[in-house]
Amino acid sequence: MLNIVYGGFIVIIFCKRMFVIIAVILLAMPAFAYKSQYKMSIVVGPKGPWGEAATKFSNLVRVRTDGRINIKPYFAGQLFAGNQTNEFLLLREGVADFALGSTINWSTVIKPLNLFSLPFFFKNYQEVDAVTGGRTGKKLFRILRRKGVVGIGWGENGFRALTNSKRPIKVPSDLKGLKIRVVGSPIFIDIFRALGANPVSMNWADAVPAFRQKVVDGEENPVNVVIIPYKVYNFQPYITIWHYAIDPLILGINRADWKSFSKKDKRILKRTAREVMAWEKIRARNGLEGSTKALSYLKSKKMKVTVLTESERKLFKQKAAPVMLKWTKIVGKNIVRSAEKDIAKQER
Ligand code: X2X
Repeated sequence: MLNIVYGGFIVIIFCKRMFVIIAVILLAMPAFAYKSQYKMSIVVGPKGPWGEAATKFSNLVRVRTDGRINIKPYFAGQLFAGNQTNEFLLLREGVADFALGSTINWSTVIKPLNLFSLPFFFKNYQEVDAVTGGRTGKKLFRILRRKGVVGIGWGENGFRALTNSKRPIKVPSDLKGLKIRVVGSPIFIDIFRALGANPVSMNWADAVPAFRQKVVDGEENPVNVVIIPYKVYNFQPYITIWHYAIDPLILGINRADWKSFSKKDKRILKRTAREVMAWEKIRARNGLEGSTKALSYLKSKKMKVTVLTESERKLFKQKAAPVMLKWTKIVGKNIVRSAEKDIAKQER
């Protein structure tokens, strides 16, 4: 069903003998064809900062557009029947109109997004913000737009921590032979193989049952957005904080949908995305940045927490160096250089 929103019209009535001709001339202002409902894809469930941000965004947009843009969130990958790395294609094709998506899941289609998965490239949140909020972030949004998706905000899944059920991981040899669930994105297979582990790719929907049944020994995910809401500590009591990869989220809209919105509604969408993504990022980082509150929470859940020092982190980084080399080419040297420049600018 379509709702036609007209900019305005003039009715001209001509009387000629017995005939009355009514002409309705639409003004130059365009007519916007809005759908009665827009579908939004989210890989995870409604709990935790990622899912809550999707709900908050939909609700605010509905109110602020007086119901013109009515977004329904589809959680836990309902729109792509389990295959999370298809999300970008489905968004581009219009199966989903909106997505609050992970750069990892989209990186199988948009290779430059593998920038965020380059092993041990980003050290802290300041560096991530410098890149997403800098020239590189704009470049990446231009690439997305050319591929049919308009990005209107950066959010965050977070730095990915490593959990497992076997032992503390402090040096690369501790990973030897461990079966680690990773997302179905090839860079993760390369990283964990280089580190001596045995990676298996699996959709998130299948991963949680696999943890319960101990089909895998470990996995890697952000603390606040995934490990805590999904209670991963119930299955895997060892966690290593090593900032080996970051997973920003992007609030994206199918390009044809975006074009159909009025200027006023585009402004509302952008403003709301900025606000909600800032809100979401605070929650994704809460107790992890400048504090250890989130780690104390994990300890209260009987997790054994290992935080790598910079020199311990370097040992892993060295082992993963061939992956860095291979994937810098796939990401695009220009994008990697651009990110390095944004980071250097922020450090000055
Ligand atoms: O599948 C994962 O590990 C998750 C939930 O973090 C992503 O969607 C990338």
